Amino acid sequence: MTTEVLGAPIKRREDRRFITGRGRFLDDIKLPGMAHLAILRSPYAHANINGIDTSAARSMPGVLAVFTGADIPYNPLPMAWPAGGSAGLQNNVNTPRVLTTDGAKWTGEGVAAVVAETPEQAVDALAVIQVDYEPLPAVVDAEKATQPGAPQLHENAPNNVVFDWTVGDRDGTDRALAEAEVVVRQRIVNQRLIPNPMEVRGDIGRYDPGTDEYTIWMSSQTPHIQRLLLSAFVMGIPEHKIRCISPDIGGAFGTKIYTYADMALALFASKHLNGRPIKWVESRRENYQSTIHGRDHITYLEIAARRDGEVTGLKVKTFANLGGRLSTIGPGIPTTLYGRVLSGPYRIPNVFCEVVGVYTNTTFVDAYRGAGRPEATYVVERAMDLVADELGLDPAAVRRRNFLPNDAFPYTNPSGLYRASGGAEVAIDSGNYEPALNKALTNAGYYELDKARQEARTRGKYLGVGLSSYLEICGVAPSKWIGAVGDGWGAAMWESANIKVHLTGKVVLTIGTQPQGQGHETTFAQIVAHELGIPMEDVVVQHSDTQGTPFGYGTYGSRSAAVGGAATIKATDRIKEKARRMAADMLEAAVEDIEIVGADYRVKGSPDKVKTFQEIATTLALGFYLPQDMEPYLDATAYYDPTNCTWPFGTHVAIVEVDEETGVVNLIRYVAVDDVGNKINPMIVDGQLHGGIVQGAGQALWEGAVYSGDGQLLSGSMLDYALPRASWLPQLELDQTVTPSPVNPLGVKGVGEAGAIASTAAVANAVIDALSPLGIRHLDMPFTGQAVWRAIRSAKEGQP
Ligand code: MCN
Repeated sequence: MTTEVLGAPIKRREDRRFITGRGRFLDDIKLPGMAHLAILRSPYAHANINGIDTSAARSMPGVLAVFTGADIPYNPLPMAWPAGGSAGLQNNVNTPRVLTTDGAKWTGEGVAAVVAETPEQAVDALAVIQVDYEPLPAVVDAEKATQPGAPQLHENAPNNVVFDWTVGDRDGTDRALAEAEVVVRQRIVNQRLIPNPMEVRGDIGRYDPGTDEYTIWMSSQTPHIQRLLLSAFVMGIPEHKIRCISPDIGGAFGTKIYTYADMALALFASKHLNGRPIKWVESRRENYQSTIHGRDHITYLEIAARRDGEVTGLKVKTFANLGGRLSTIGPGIPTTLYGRVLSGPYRIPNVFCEVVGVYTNTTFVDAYRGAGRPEATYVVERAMDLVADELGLDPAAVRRRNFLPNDAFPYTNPSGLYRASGGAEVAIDSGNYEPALNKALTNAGYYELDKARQEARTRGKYLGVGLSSYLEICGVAPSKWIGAVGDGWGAAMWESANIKVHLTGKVVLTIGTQPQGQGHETTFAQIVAHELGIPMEDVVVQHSDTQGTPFGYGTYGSRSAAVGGAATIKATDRIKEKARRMAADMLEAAVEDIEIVGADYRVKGSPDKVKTFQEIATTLALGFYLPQDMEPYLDATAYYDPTNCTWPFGTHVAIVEVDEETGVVNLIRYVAVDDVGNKINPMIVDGQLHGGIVQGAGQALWEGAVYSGDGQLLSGSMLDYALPRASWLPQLELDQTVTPSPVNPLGVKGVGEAGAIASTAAVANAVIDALSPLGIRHLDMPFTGQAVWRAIRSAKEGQP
């Protein structure tokens, strides 16, 4: 009997423990003899350090050890994605050390550390460490940092330039601009964001003097990668000497992909203290200062178009702020995941993109939900609206005119995402953009909004509608391609799955991906139950421990379903194949004559000659009656390397009202049509879209990291950083089209980032549309009441 679990909206099985307070997060772990680590962070954004006196701290109550950078013999943290094609980047790599040895490059950089019996004692001792800082001028703005006379952060990076990277056809795009019927130019800022998972980061390091082995519990999306990077790159010890365990993770949104200094510090401290387990958990303020930030682009945009709205060229120069030092994959985000996808779902014949990666005295920037693709979508979706505005055309019609037609696939875009050095090529394999747009417009009542606009004016409001037709690259990625575009040390991106079938027919699936709230324990069990025809309750999903799971690259880039799910299908295929061979022997039939119907293995044409999956598993586990060439036990491991990424798309429509008196923006409706291919669990898909849409709307309306000119993080706590509240948002109206991905056996495309990629541009376009009667054609985010009020006032009074 086939169980109907695949595609069913099954409640997340992990929620039982999460919503009853029984999740086991990093800080819930308490080990015997555990001591606590605290890190002294620079109060200056840019400073030389002329000396550190730790003597007073050493004699504080409970203090076990005090370290500075000079005490720690480890290498600097690794940088794993040096942005293909960026000349000279190898010379400009400056990553953090475990504790700095060359001064502070941002407010919050680690300067010294204390280990004490209690967390409070460790923090108290930090207060008496004397650091002789020599403050230096700071720069926080990426564009200003490249200008002559700006403070310089690193000797090996003149003008603070990490790389000056280009992609596309500069001459062709310049020609398109020169010959265009209209050209629109705009400077747009994609402001810096601070990711806010509910659980902050933390580690527990434990060294075993008996075996000379290390274990680290870490709030990490990538335990297998961390084992490699910590051992081989940072600590210089064999990889098999470290075990990495990720317990339950309370959200990550990209922030827990990377190698952080605290991980190495916890391990170093444990060895120093002869094996005492060392715990470090960051405060929210530390999280804001020293866990990665996202976005932070300044972009100059030039669009060439014909009068009928056809876009003929897109030229972009972006200053990408990468912070004071580079995070693990920082340079890969504004290049591969931004510049190479700029043309979105459109056929734009000429595209040229230059990205200047820049050091500034700010926290490092790396992948935050969407990572490069929200920034790219923002650029191209603002471009579509700017063209429509310039030409007096309907923004929906401009999008329709420029969409890739259905016969364009496979499509290789001109910004060269899909052609990398080394011959690897990835193309947009499928899409059907216009039906998604049309459905979204219908659901939003797009063409009937004029009455609502007029009615809003009678109440002192401006009503605006904004579109965002996005195309996302995700499900990363073919290893050959990622290795080629990364120009790195051969990053691969395949995934793994192992299935063990116990004697009783119960199944354990272990996966190399690592959930942080996406419901993998549910969706992966759905896949296995469907494929093996067994009840979902018979399947348990395990992950997160490098000792017990097959190597996997982890969870990011909305890849777990498309890549890990496909590995799981491969593993179930192998299980079924062996079970079929066993059934043939048990039923004295030829293997070709065994058909699998749900969990029944039966002889074709003789439905009474049948063995169940459980009977077969038992026989294989006991091993009493196996054919000559059959190994006992039913298990299989599979590795899956996709041949392409997946390409979700859709159109989102935001409707806002702006109060003329106060500038306050109210998001009154949000309509989304997404195409994520087949769905394993539609309820989880909706949940992923809800979260993503709200994060993206948060950027448009409220969020923004603010630094003072001297590099102090003014939005340094949740009191100062405006996260969206549920009551600020309308009910989200979701709908779909379904274009299965041809790449993987499930036909799924990623959904984990889609909402965040689409929604910022939709909401921004809506606010700017609302303000268009005042002659406003662009405004930078976030559209706080104050910012919008100022824009309204200056538009009305002609004042800046
Ligand atoms: N799924 C499905 N049908 C599809 C696609 C996916 O049912 N067609 C299911 C999957 O099985 C999985 C979930 O939806 O349970 C998300 O799948 P996928 O799109 O493959 O994304 P990942 O599991 O790889 O998750 C990564 C993605 C990213 S990159 C960020 S950032 C993000 C996100 O997921 N961070 C999150 N969603 C998050 N959700 C929570 N709660 N917390 C985070 O930190």
